[in-house]
Amino acid sequence: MAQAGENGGAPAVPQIAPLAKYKLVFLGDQSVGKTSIITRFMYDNFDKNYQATIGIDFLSKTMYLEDRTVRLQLWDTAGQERFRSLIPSYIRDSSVAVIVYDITNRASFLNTSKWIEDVRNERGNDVVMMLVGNKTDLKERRQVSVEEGEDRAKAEGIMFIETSAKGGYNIKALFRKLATALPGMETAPATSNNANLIDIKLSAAPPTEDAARTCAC
Ligand SMILES: Nc1nc2c(ncn2[C@@H]2O[C@H](COP(=O)(O)OP(=O)(O)OP(=O)(O)O)[C@@H](O)[C@H]2O)c(=O)[nH]1
Ligand SMILES: [Mg+2]
Repeated sequence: MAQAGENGGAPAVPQIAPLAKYKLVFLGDQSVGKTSIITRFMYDNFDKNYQATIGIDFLSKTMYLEDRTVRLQLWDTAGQERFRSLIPSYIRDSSVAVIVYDITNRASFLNTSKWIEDVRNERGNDVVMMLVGNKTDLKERRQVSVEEGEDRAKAEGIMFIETSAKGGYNIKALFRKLATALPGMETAPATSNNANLIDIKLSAAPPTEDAARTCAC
């Protein structure tokens, strides 16, 4: 079971050792927008057509924060039931778990309990966890309020954010929050020759989301 923080449910400080790179696993039901969030972050693109993830996809990215550099490996899992057995080993290897639901799909929100439990079973408190309510652009179809999302996250002692991969809302903020929660390296690593690696420059608190979208790749 998740543990709330000592100060009235504030997130517990996870015990994460500083690493050269961090693995992030994206979890959540089918079609909640895991791939779309990653695609918006990596390429600033959005595809309205659904292409289910088959198995697991991998991407990597270096984030330059004001005071440090954080290398992220993003593992995009498939929400479809038939791929479930693949997922525990990716959770086991990850310092960060991003659990996504669709704010227009109440069942996907209720199922986040199961995903959170899976992460706690594999990682205990040795993990940074973030609950993400996606598709905020679909206001008229909302089935889960912001407060419900916040309350769930608080009860579980994890971070929370709402996003829209379609509109680009809070996508950079989501990754900035995660990266900030991780111990970083003091100096930037040399540019990698990995074709998958894209470098971006993020200021700590850009005035707008558009300002945060500056790409130094
Ligand atoms: N309106 C809206 N649609 C979105 C948003 N994010 C994703 N979608 C759409 O929702 C559908 C599913 O998105 P995906 O990113 O493929 O979902 P997924 O969680 O990766 O799904 P699986 O790979 O099957 O687990 C696609 O048609 C997307 O275009 C969003 O923020 N707003
Ligand atoms: Mg996907």
